[in-house]
Amino acid sequence: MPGIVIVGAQWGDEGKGKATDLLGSRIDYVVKFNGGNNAGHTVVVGNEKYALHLLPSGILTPGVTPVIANGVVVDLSVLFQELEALSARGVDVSKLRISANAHIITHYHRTLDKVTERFLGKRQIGTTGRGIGPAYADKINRVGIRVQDLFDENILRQKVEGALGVKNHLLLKVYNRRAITVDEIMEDLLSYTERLRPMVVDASLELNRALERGENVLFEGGQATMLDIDHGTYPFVTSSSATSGGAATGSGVAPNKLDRIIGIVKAYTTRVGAGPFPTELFDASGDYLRAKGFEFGTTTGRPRRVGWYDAPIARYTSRINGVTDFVLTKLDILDELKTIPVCVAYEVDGVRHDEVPVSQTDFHHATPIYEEFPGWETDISGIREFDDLPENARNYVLALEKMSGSRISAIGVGPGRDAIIVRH
Ligand code: 2SA
Ligand code: GDP
Ligand code: MG
Repeated sequence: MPGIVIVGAQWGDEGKGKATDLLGSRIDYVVKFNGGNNAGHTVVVGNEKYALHLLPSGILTPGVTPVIANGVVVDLSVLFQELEALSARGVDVSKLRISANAHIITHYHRTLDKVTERFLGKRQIGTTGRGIGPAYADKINRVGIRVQDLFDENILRQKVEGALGVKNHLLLKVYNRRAITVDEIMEDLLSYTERLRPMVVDASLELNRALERGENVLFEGGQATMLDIDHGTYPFVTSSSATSGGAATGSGVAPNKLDRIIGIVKAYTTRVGAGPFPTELFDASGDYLRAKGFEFGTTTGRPRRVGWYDAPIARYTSRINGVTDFVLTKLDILDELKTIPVCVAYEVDGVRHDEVPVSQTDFHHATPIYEEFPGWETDISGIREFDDLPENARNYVLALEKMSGSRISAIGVGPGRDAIIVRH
C-alpha cells in the first residue's frame, strides 16, 4: 500500500484532515503537495481540537514524517507560528521536511491578493486573502522566490529585485499603495534562514527513496477538485492543482507510484467564496445544515455556503482523480431530517444534463433535478458497523455510491478520530 492520495471531491472542507488522521497509524510520510495556508483542516484528537492551515495534518500523528513538497506556497511567518503553537501543546514537530523547491509567499503577495480582490469589485473570487494567487502567479511567471533562494543572499537579492520591479509599478500607479523596498523583503526573508535550514531537503528524492523501501506515503490534497485551477469552476478556484495529478507534479513522485486515490465527499455540499453551486440552499434547511455541521471557515471564519449532495459532481471528481474509494463524511449531520434530497442531474434551459456541463455559463444556470430519500431520524454517531446503521441510512449511502462512480469505503459519523465506520 505505498502511495495513497487524499483529495477533496467537492469544494473543500469535506473532512480531509480527519481522513488523513484515520490512516495515520499505518503511514510513514504525509505530504502536502498544493496550496498554502489557505487550507483549513480541523482535526479532533481526544479532547483536543487542532486547526491546521499550512502544516500537513499528519504532523499530529507520532512517528509520521510530515513533508511540505514543491507544489506548496509557504508563508514563513505562518510556518513558524504554527510550529511554535503545536510545540507549546506538546506536539513533536521536529520531523518536518520542506522541499527546497517550494515557493515562498511574501508580504507583497498578501498585499496584492487583497488589493486585486478589491479591484475586482462584483467579480470578486472571495479568496482567503493569504497571497496564494499572486504567489502562484509569480511561480508561473518565473519571478517566484523559492525556499532554496534563502541560502544564497546574492541570488535572493536579484530575485527579490526582479519580483518587485513590476509589482511596485502596479502598487504605486494602479493601486495607489506605497512601494515595497527590496531591503524590507530581504530582511524579513533572511530572518527565517537559520531556523529553516535544518528542515530543507530534496523532498522528491526522499519520498522516492521511502517508497522504494516499501514505506507508506500519504499525499494530502488541500482545497478540492472543484477548486482546482484546471478542473474546477474557473475562475472561482484556487491557484493550484488540488487533484490527484497535482500529487505527482507537486511532489516529484511519478503518477505510477500513486496506488490508491481516496476522494473525500461530505453527505451534503459546502462551498466558501464565490462561484456556481447548483444545489445551494437559501432557506431554513441551509441554515440548519450550517449550524448543525458547524460550517464556518477554519482559516477565515466565513460562513460556508451549504447545499444538498450533488451526484454529478461526485461522478466528475471521481473521474478527474481516478478515485479508487470515497470516504463519505458527516452523515450524522443528516440524522434529524425527514427527507433528504440528492441532486441526480441538472436542467439547463429545458435540457437535461446527466453530467457536469462543460460550459461555465450552463453550470451557472443549472437547476438541480432532485431525488428524495427518506431520512432515518436516529442518532447514528455511536454506530461503528455498517450493518448497524438504520436501513434508510444504509440505503442513502448505497444510493450515493451507485450514483457517484466509486465505492464508499468509510463513513464519518462524528468529528472524533474514532467516529468512523469502515466498510470491509
Ligand atoms: P485562495 O485564497 O486564492 O485559495 O481562494 C480562492 C478560492 O478557493 C477557496 N478556498 C477554500 N475553500 C474552502 N476551504 C478552504 N480553506 C479554509 C477552510 C477556508 C476558510 O478549510 O475552512 O477558512 O475560509 C479554502 N481555501 C481556499 C476560496 O474560498 C476561494 O473561493
Ligand atoms: P478539510 O478542509 O477537508 O480538512 O475539512 P475541515 O476540517 O475544514 O472541515 C471538516 C469539519 O468536519 C471538521 O471540523 C471535522 O472535525 C468535522 N468532521 C469531519 N468528519 C466528520 C463527521 O463524520 N461528522 C461530523 N459531525 N463532523 C466531522
Ligand atoms: Mg478546510
